[in-house]
Amino acid sequence: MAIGIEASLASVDPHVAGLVNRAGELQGTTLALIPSVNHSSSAVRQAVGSVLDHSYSEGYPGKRYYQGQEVPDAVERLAIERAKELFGVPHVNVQPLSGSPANMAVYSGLLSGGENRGKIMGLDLPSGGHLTHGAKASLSSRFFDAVPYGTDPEGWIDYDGLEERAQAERPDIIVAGTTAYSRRLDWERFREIADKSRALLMADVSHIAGLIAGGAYPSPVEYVDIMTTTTHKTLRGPRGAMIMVTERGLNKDDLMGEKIDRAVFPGMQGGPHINTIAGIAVALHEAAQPEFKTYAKQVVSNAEVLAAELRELGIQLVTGGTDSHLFLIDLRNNNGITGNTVAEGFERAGIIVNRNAVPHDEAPAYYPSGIRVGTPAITSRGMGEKEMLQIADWMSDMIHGFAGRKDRLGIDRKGERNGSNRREIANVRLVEDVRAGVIDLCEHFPIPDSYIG
Ligand code: DSN
Repeated sequence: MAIGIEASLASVDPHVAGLVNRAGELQGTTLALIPSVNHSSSAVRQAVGSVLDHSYSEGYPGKRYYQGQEVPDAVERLAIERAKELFGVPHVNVQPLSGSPANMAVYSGLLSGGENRGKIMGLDLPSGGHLTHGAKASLSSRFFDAVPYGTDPEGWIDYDGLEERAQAERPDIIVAGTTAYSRRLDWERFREIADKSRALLMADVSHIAGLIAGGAYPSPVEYVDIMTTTTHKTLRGPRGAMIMVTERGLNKDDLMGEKIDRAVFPGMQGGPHINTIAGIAVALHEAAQPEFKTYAKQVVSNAEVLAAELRELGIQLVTGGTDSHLFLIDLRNNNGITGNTVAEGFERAGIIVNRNAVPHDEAPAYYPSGIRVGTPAITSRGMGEKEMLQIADWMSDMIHGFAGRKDRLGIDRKGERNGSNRREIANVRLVEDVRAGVIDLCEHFPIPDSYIG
């Protein structure tokens, strides 16, 4: 008999069922403003939670080391074809388990490693780069030589500095990619710099893949050799990743795709998660619909409105604003209040953000001077300009309120450790008022089950 009868999670494991229900309740009654978070459709989640989880499929479609591959081959081929079509690339690998292994697979596939390690050049972490773009704490700088580029004091990428450094350092791969940078990347300029220093150019579009697919952010495909992305951010799929090789990349090295595939399997990973790949295929189908274009444009317009209103209300933003899905609030002129305190205060009010370093931040990474704010998830709920203005009011009131009580808020590490930050924030009346407003707003904008039709 086919598997089809579902034993309820609640009866098998009430503990885990309770945690899942609590997560649903919290997500439903709070605003997810972490830019890398989104609400996938139930169709995506059904694919991920399906019997495809029982597959073992080491290898690639048509050449597996296991039998029983009729469905896994079809699922993986479908995801690959949909990604090729959506992004306009000739080669796609959908197996990386997430963004970090995807980036590491590109480096290990194309650079020699070992003694002659090869060199990567990426945006440094405090300027908005990712760990795997060569940060000190990441294996990307331990297995390979890594040199960073950065931003000017206002937070804009310093392309002249990048060019100069690239000429001097001669990296093998320049990574054009960000996790906390609000402005459009100048793909053409990156290409010129890569050509002058004879480097390959890799775009890590994890944050903006959905915006690119929806036409709300310029695509780097014509300029870069390789493009990596996660699938769960603006693309609104399950947690996973893809590596794409462009025509340009294949023209330079027709084995580039094969080298990267070998680095993913058997280099970095064993069996791919076919259930996740099915979820990616669903997300790619959703992203190819006309509704997704409207969504992507609204994400950017919501971020622009939220940022502009905050600025109007006296909140300082890195680069002064945004033209993507996210921006950074710079708290350095708010009476010494720090990102951790503001993030915790917001959480009590039901506004979920993450603490974040701002460019040239002298504060420690865990007590940084900024917070990062993004609109992909609240836009998925259907919120628009009116709601952005309301959220900006709440955020600004709380930041000014916390800063005004700075002396009693224990904003230092001691306050963080002994809990005095949290206790003081809990006593701010305004936080309770905002919490009530957030619950009301969430009731009017429930998390959708589906985005098509
Ligand atoms: N998950 C990424 C983000 O939050 O931007 C970092 O790895």
